[in-house]
Amino acid sequence: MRDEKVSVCDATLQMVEKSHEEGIETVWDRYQKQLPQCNYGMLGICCRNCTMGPCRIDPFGNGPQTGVCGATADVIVARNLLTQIATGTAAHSDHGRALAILFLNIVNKKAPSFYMSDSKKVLYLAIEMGIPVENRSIEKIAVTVGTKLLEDFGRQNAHGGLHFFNRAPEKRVEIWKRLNLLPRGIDREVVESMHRTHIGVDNDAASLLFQGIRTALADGWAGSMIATELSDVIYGTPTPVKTRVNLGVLKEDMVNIIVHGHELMISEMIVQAANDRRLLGRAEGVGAKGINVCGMCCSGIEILSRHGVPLVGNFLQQEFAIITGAVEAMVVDVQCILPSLVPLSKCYHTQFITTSSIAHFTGAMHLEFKESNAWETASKIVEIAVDNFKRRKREQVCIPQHSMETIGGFSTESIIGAFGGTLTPLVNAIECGQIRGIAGVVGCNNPKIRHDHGHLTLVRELIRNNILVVSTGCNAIACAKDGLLKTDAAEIAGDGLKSLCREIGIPPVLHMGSCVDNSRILTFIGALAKKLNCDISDLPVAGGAPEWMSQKAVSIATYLVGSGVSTVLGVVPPVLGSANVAELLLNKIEGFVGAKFSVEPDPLKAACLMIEHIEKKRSALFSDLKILEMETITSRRQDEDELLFTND
Ligand code: SF4
Ligand code: MSK
Repeated sequence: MRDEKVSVCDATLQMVEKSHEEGIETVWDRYQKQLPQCNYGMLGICCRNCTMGPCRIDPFGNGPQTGVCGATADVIVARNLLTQIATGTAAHSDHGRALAILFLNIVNKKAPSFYMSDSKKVLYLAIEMGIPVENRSIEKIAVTVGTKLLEDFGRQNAHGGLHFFNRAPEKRVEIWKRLNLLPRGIDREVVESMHRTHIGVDNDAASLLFQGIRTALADGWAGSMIATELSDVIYGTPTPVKTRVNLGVLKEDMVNIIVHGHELMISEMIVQAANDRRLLGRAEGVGAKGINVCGMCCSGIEILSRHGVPLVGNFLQQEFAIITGAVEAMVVDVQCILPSLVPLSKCYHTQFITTSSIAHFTGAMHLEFKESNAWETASKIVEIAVDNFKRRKREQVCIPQHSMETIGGFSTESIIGAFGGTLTPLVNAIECGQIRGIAGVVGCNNPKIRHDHGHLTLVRELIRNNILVVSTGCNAIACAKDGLLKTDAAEIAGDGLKSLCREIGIPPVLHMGSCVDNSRILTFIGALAKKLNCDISDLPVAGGAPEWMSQKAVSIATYLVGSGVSTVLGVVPPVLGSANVAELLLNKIEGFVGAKFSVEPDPLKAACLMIEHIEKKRSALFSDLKILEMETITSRRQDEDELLFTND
């Protein structure tokens, strides 16, 4: 049975059907089994911080209104939210730390399989960070850059500040200073957040939430930004590159290896190993026509952006890649990897291999990846995959014939480059009304939302209304599968955006990278605000996360709002159990940071909110402005829409 309700992606629907035929349970089946989900959890009013609990608050006022310790709904909700933000910040920032350590090992010649791909960027970073460059070798400059960025993790006070906060305009930094929101050190904010959520420490919802903003800012403007910048230095700064996306990139006659997770170290090395003559010969020996390395989620995006490696799909497609029966090895690192992949891979011939010292999966093969054994481990993994080709059960193989050409690799540098090396044409386009502004649409998939429907409906509506979209993570993958990342997609954009895209030769949706690369969006809007001599909250920009699910997404949305970008969430966060917390996040916070959260599960209405916000900001920013009418969107529903390019 084809369950059209779960996804708008044909390749996924075909695999859902196959999973039903083969009696395989997937994320949607498990979601159904969880229904109805716990209301206390959904409202955020349960607490198990100590063993006097677990406690829960009665949302109707008939039962307990405090936990055993006396914590109110306000405190419990705010504390739970802060824990999510701290976890998300920790995940992104630990990724950044790993890159800072690798970078120092490279420049100190302790990581022989790695090298610096973009030494120009090291120089730019050094100048930006105030590091002397005259008469110094690039190696010496690189050691200082790496050391100073690594210090940002352990910094203890705001004095001196985290290095990349100077990318924000002065007006924004003033707001952060006034509200005591400037993070001290990345680790310090995460640790302090965990301390504050311990029983009997911070028992004021506003205080907890402001610490949440400070922690999230340490993620966006520091941990994630360090990850992005050093990834560029080590592996190369992305430039526009063409490839293909969706399950159809798997090849029936080749050894298929999927790299999944978020870090590049292993995926980069596997891409190299798959081109090794010896291993290609071995593949030929088992009857394969070659070795096909493909990506999944953000590890996939990283190698797509730098090498044009094809990408299999986004978060909710990971199980379906294995269900094709054509994957010899699924190699994972960290974050967003479903534990279900281990038993699932045993139903097929897929070898599931974990590689990170911090991410073990019971029942998986573990080949730990270290800088010192990078090449050997990658070669070993490719060898295992090649040998596994013989075990493929031909009768189980079914690869959906759906894949789409796409363009990725829009770093901040390449976007500014596309505009001729200056933001002036973009500013002019906004001022004269050729486009209204810019939307950052990001985030995951969530089985609570029809797969990719939220992403595509929202993004299509924005571009129809002449809003340039910048995208990352699973949203970018959804857009790629739909053809929205091709230059021809400008055809469905509003006339102004269409003409701008044609002039510059860009798609209406720009793929800026992985989850940590949301920091590229911050860098971009920081530069735009400086150009216009205004605060970020004055810009005609908005954020959207229509299908978000992870703690990292909570942190991302919080640092966007904390940076002055109002953001619309498509999935209700677990905060509605406290009217005060909800009121603060949805309204009052704007009075402090100039931006707020909105929650709107209907992606068309979410688009409406973002468009209105952007137009309001645009008209306030420029005088003598031609006010643009909004395309009527309420009369049109996504179900009436044809998918732009179902396959090509
Ligand atoms: Fe209950 Fe308070 Fe302990 Fe939470 S911290 S479990 S509300 S007693
Ligand atoms: S992978 S955090 S599901 S975007 Fe970065 Fe996708 Fe969300 Fe993971």
